[in-house]
Amino acid sequence: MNILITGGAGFIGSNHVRLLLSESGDRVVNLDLLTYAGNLENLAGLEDDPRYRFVRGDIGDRDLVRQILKDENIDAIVHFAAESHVDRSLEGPEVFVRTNILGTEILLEEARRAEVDRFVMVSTDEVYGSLGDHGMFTEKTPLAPNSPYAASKASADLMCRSFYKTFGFPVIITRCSNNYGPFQFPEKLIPLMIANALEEKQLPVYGDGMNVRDWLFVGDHCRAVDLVMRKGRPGDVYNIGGCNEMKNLELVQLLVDKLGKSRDLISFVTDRPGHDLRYAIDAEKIMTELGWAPTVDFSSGLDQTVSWYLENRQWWEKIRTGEYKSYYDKMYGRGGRLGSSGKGKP
Ligand code: NAD
Ligand code: TDX
Repeated sequence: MNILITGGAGFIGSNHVRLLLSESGDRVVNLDLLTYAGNLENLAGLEDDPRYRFVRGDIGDRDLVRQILKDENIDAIVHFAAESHVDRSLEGPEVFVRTNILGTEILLEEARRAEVDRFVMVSTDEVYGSLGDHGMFTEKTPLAPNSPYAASKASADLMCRSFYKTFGFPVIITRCSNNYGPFQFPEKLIPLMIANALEEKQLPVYGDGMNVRDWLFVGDHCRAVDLVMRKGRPGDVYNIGGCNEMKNLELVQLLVDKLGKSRDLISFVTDRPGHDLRYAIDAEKIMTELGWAPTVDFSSGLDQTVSWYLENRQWWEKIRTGEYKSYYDKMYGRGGRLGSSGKGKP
């Protein structure tokens, strides 16, 4: 099979490209714009693989997308490319609309025109909004996105739905909870806390740290997406989750303890506006219908992740001293939106 991966130089996409090349006989074309989040170092070692081709470009570039679909005779698209960070969507939503909504719509149109057999839209649990203390998101939960990021992903999901309902185009949507693991950009909670702790920097916990996320090891997400691509039912939505809820503060404390650092590094900062309280995924459907189950428990997944960031220090140090540093200083520095709230230590 010839598979087009979009966003394959990012965190989950690069893990997915590696999975496909190591465990399937498929050919993989990776279309990625290499934004701040895209990094070819995530794909180091694959350059000479004859089953792999990298194309630098924008999913919103219609001519390029059309050319790739034709030249490579693409059978399936797995669509990861997106602006993915909630905090950035609060600072500048426009690029989220451009990439996540318009980019997806262009991909859909060109894929339909080229009669691609399968289109997997990699979406997120954030489209469902926020839960209170009880309950879980199922595939039937109404969409109620709260951040511009979540709204842009929900819009893309609806565009996918419309292509199935109106044209019978074989789109399948996956909605996953928070991922963690190797190659995650250090703006996201887990790698940010690991890197800051290793550098003895403040660990900025938003609000009171009581927000809950449901964590899944990235490799388990990739296996689920691959299964959906091969065996999922067109037009359907599949939730993917780790059954692994944790409060942010508890998670940060756990990381600090694993790294042998002081909990005094933890500092409460101004909360994220519109901060969703709790996400929890009911993954019953993909488990019973497609036989998927997570294989990595949270404790060993976190150990693997911490080890990876310890062993690959140059990977994140290079990012943190580059262009990303100005974002960090702007957001978390004195006067920044996430500058210390002065609420003190836990
Ligand atoms: P990421 O930010 O690490 O990677 C995104 C990739 O997309 C980057 O390589 C970037 O260069 C590329 N990209 C951005 N704009 C592009 C464009 N216009 N054209 C081509 N490429 C472009 O993101 P991630 O965390 O790996 O997330 C991947 C996907 O999974 C996203 O769609 C995200 O919404 C979804 N998702 C992520 C999580 C999570 O916890 N990280 C959970 C559920 C769903
Ligand atoms: O410095 C921080 N301090 C903090 O307390 C950061 C970066 C985050 N947080 C909190 C906010 C969230 O409650 O930690 C939690 C996780 O935050 P993020 O890593 O930014 O992830 P989240 O907002 O939950 O979104 C992630 O999961 C769903 C991904 O970034 C999305 O792409 C995905 O769709």
